Amino acid sequence: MKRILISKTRKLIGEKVKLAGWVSARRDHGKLIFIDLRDRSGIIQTVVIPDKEEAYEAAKKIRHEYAIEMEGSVKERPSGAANQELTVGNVELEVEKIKILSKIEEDLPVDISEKEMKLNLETLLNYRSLTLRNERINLIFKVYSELLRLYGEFMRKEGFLEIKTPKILSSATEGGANFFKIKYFDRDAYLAQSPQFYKQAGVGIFERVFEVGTVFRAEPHFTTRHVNEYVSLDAEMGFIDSFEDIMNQLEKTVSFMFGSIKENCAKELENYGAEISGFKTIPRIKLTEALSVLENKFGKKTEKIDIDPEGERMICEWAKKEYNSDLIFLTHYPSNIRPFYTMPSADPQYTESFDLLFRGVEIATGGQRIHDLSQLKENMKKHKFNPEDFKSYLDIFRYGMPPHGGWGLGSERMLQKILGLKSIKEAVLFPRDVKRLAP
Ligand code: AMO
Repeated sequence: MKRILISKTRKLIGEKVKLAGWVSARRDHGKLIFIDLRDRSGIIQTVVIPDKEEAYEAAKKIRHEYAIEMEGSVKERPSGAANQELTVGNVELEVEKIKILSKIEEDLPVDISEKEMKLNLETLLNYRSLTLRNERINLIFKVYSELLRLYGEFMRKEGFLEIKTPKILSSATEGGANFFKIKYFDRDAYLAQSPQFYKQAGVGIFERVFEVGTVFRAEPHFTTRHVNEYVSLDAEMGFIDSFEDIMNQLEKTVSFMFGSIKENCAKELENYGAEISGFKTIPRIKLTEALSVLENKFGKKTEKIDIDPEGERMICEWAKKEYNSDLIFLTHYPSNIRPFYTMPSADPQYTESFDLLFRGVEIATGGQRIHDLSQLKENMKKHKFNPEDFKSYLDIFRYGMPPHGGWGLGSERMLQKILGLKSIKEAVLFPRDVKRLAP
């Protein structure tokens, strides 16, 4: 007999089937043994009765998380028993045969059968290969898979070509000190902090490109929104009139993703008590205006023209009240806190750049880039970089580079904030932070 998925049993009442999966729970009720079997499609309750001697003897030995195979007939379940949220519900399996495929090596260090595991983050991450099996945690990554798919789908529809760029680089891309230096044979190299240089090269070739790729940040901060390796949803587009074009494109993209997640992941969102509202436009205000709001409405003064995490939380709170929006664009960041490739505004103290904030956290950064070679070299010098060290990057601008710009969108931050997870680390399968390099 060929194995079928648990979700298919619903329509097979009275039929004999073979199922395979993991043991979510085993309950002994008098002479009966109930085993909840879980596969990728759902969970089904199974019953083993003493009459089926061989199966019964096997069932007695079975423990949580064994991988097993079962054969039996599908029965309708008494009504009222069908309401367990994540189970197939209206059917159960009367077991005739059991085959143990793989046992557990030792007692389970954590109980993953509870619906809502009350583990601290450390434990949750230490036993990751096990805790990820928990039904509710599983859902996070189903939403993530959909989020990644939707990004690709929409970008392609909008004429962006998907590219993959190198992650081992000869120079750091984003300035600052948060890069990892590695040994590359007899030279030094850097792990990519972003696909910045190569996606710009992509514009010179294909006009519009996007990338879903892993990037690395030697961020020493141990926070709820930083990891040291994350997946960036990047885009870069040519022949723009201004950086407004980029915000418009990002706005359309996020609007499409939110709308589709709302529809396609209703069950998952409900489980997390998460709601996302559809929108057409996202309010846009200058960073300096945001700082005035902070001062006037929240009594928060800042010395430099910059916004800290607390300010980002406050401005999102304000955007919710003022515009009923979970998202807000802050624009025109000062040039001294933006990378050298950022296009200066008419007033060169500022730049044609933005951050997109969502529910209190920055989820994307973007802007227009300098596309004129000599202007770029000058700006590098202003930022204390030597153009000689960026020769191959500068080559991009030698042969007809159009006005362009793009964004980097942190996929895990987006997922974290959609589901309302406390830490970004819950939104990463196997997160890397200052203290964690395994599992
Ligand atoms: P930036 O450095 O702001 O911009 O990064 C873009 C987005 O990436 C996410 N992000 C992170 N997520 C998790 N952990 C981190 N340590 C981390 N650091 C950043 C955030 C952030 O908004 N090249 C530019 C983008 C561009 O202009 O196209 C860049 O990398 O969501």
